[in-house]
Amino acid sequence: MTQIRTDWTREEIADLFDLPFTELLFRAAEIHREYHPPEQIQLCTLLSIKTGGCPEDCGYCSQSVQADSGVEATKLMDVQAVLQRAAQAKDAGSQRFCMGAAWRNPKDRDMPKIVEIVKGVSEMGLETCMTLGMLTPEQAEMLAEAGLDYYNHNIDSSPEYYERVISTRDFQCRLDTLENVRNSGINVCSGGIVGMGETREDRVGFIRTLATLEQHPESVPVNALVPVKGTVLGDMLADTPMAKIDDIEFVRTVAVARITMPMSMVRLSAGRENMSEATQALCFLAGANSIFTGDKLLTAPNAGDDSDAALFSKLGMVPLKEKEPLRASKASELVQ
Ligand code: SAM
Ligand code: DTB
Ligand code: SF4
Repeated sequence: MTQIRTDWTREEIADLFDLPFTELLFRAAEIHREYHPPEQIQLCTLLSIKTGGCPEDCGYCSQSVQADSGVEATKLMDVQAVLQRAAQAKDAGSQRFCMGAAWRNPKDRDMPKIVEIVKGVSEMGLETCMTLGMLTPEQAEMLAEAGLDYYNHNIDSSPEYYERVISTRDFQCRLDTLENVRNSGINVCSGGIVGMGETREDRVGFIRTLATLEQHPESVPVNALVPVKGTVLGDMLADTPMAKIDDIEFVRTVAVARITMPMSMVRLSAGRENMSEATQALCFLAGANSIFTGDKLLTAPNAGDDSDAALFSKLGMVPLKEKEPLRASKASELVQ
């Protein structure tokens, strides 16, 4: 079996990006099938449990107070309302329920409700994932005790490009939260966004940061920027359409993520509704094996169940069969 490595150099990753496309895809597909059934795709559903009004200034995000995106700020949803949405997601065939809050970090007074939500969704037999911003070690412990399966916290880009996109926190803060999550025993979900005007070198730095973590994230979401009017990056892209990420370069990024992090679930995340079926199919060939289903992400539209069902049928792909989350301890046993 291809060895799991956490000592990737920039040069090695840059060399992978530089491979002829056919060679890169062949290598990624080979590694993909060593670790995952290539016809199976994990289905995840997203719900924004607290929308908008976020004090952070992430240049891509419709939920920042700095954005003039028309997204209205809401309070944290009631437990029962969240459970109802989780039940609908389960009925629609989803395996993981991912809940996001537009917070810099959760306040301690929010935690009891969050814990209740985690317990309730887990009891339905769904895998749980939360993304609530930065966590202290104590908050991570509370979520672990509640039975949270995954915590999503994206590094978004290379360390160098990060500060061009966000000024209200630094890259190290992201790594600190990831460490707190890892230490608590919750599985880690961390990835980023491609197409924010970053260079190939930044994409190398982005993948290298993830692939050299002491233990790879169990889930790696690769988002294509959803350009939202009224955000810094959405407006920039509207003014300079040439800056839009090239489809082939996006697929290359997915392939390099797959090759460098063979065991991880690589999620083709935001941006699918602007992607052709052919590009999505290339992403699956390149090793993406997870998607968000449903017609909404957090605030932006998503491809939707009908178009996904049609695509799956054309490609002969089926939902992931295994429902057991790969616990961090089990993953580390496999690392050589
Ligand atoms: N507030 C928390 C945080 O930032 O950690 C959690 C929610 S935040 C919306 C989750 C992730 O969604 C971000 O880290 C970013 O990678 C992704 N995201 C947000 N807006 C996006 C957009 N317009 N296009 C693509 N990805 C986006
Ligand atoms: C991730 O990497 N992508 C999801 C999830 N983690 C939380 C969020 C995508 C958000 C897309 C823009 C929106 O819906 O506002
Ligand atoms: Fe806030 Fe998260 Fe959006 Fe940044 S990405 S503005 S932290 S909700």
